[in-house]
Amino acid sequence: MYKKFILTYLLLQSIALFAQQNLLVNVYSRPVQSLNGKWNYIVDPYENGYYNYRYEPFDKQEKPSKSAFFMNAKQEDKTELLEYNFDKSPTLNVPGDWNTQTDSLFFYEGTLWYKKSFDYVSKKEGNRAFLYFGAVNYHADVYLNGKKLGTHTGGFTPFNFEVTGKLKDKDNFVVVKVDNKRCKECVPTLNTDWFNYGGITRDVQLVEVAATFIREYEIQLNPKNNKQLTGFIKLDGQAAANKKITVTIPELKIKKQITTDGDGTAQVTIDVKNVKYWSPENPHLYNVLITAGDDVLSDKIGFRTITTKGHNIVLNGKNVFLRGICIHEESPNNGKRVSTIEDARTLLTWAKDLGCNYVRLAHYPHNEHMLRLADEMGILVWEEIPVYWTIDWKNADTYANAENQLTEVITRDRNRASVIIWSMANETPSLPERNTFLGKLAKHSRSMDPTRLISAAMEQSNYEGNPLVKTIDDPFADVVDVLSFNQYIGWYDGLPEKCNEVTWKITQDKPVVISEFGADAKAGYHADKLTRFSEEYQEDLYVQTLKMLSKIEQLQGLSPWILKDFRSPRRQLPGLQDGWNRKGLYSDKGEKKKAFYILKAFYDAKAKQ
Ligand code: GCB
Repeated sequence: MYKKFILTYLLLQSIALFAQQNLLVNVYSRPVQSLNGKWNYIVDPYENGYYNYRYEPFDKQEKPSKSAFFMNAKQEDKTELLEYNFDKSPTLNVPGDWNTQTDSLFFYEGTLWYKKSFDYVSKKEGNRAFLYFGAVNYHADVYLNGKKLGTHTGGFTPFNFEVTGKLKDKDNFVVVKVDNKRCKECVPTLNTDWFNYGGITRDVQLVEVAATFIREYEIQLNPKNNKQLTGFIKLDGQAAANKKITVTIPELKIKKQITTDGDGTAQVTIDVKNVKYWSPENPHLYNVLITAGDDVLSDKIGFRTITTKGHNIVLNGKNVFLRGICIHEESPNNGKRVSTIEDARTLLTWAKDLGCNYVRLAHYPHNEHMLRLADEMGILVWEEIPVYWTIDWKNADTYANAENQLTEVITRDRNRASVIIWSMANETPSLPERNTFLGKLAKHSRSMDPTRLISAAMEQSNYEGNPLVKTIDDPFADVVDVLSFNQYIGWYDGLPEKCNEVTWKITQDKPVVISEFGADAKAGYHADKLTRFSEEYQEDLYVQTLKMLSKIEQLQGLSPWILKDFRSPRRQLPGLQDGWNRKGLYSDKGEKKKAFYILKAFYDAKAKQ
């Protein structure tokens, strides 16, 4: 009993450690002051700006010393000893990773401090203000005008702090200590096959809202009744309780008034007629306007249902085959972390050129533009959190961190019609502690969002020990709605011709969506089809793999690995890899490889069926 109490206490403590202040949603349609642009920075591998020489953190001191970098102190007279100066330090562009902006920081993993000075004039007396970060990789300590606002852990999801009453008209400064050191108990952990880009990688904005404002909402088609919209709207502020809210959807001639409860939340139930359902063929988005007193927020929302039936994936009542590709969040024509809408558009346009109606955003939440564009362009999406390979399964903090990242991505994207699958993990070992971990994540995901499907990229294994008969015997297969697994027959496992010998015995009556297959090829390197890293090898692997996978009866989609070559410190073969994973169908410079055309032909034929 006592032990149980202690365990519960520890779990609650770690959830408190990672839970952020409630997240703002849909910030791109709010009036904002952008803090993007040049920020001064100081590289601080010894964390000298954070700890004194006794290794005590400055931000725990009652009156922090001027040596603390977050004080952004200036020498007041010539006798004063001060060993840093932000204004004389170099600058980095925000948003952006630090690795690709300065040669000396290319492989840097550690602490780097950012500082931005700005003036702020509130648009309206009585309004509230929030400092919003699209993402910082990995751990952020945030200070405003020398005072700590808070911390955030996790490199790919947004967070914000309320700064009402803390801003001056002139000369504010934000300091952010960013630490991207990898660690065993982090999410992701020490070992990944992608580049650990550090920095303030997405937009930073000051968001101004009314004293009582729309904090969060979900307006989606009822999964069980496609003539009804359901969800909730949550207000924040002193006047949030018992407040009238109006939901307007002009195109559907809807203007509905609802009232919040004592906690400031109103349930949404709206009957609708003649809805144009969102689909890849007709990605129709409705203008939805929410008005709550002084706060007005607009969004463009698509309405659709997504379910499974036996081994089919059913979109708006019709079976759909997912013609997909995996994508890393890296810019199209050079290797750096992307976060602009233009880069997102290029990546999704490349996927469309390939004949895709679906993308797997690997292996972590991508920037919000990707999802908004996917909505607009009619591309179905798998979103994932970076629970990858060998997570510290038994660590309560690690679980709380993963759950928090899942909460943040669902909160941000729960109104995106394009998102149909939440993925819990990638290629994790089927251990009891992992099963508990993922089981809890899946439960959490379903409780937050029962309208979407759940999956994880699992692994295949030999059926009854036979290496030529493959099966999925992972216990997490019982939990997911969509059975997905990565398989690399012909690359890590034999040569492409092995695909002719392998058969599949998948016993679950669930849709199978192959989450990865692929082979490295250096664009422009031509040889015979048995030569590793040649375009011909990759091309042949695609031919053989597609033939093999087509024999899986439950096959309802695939997302080969990967749209574009991406940086990975694991891939060092000189002349061929040079720091890049070369499994892209496009090279790092945007050249199409031969395998591109094989997949495109396969998808074009599927689209005609
Ligand atoms: C995988 C991983 C992916 C790697 C890929 C590879 O199974 O999920 O992150 O990059 O294989 O290229 O080996």
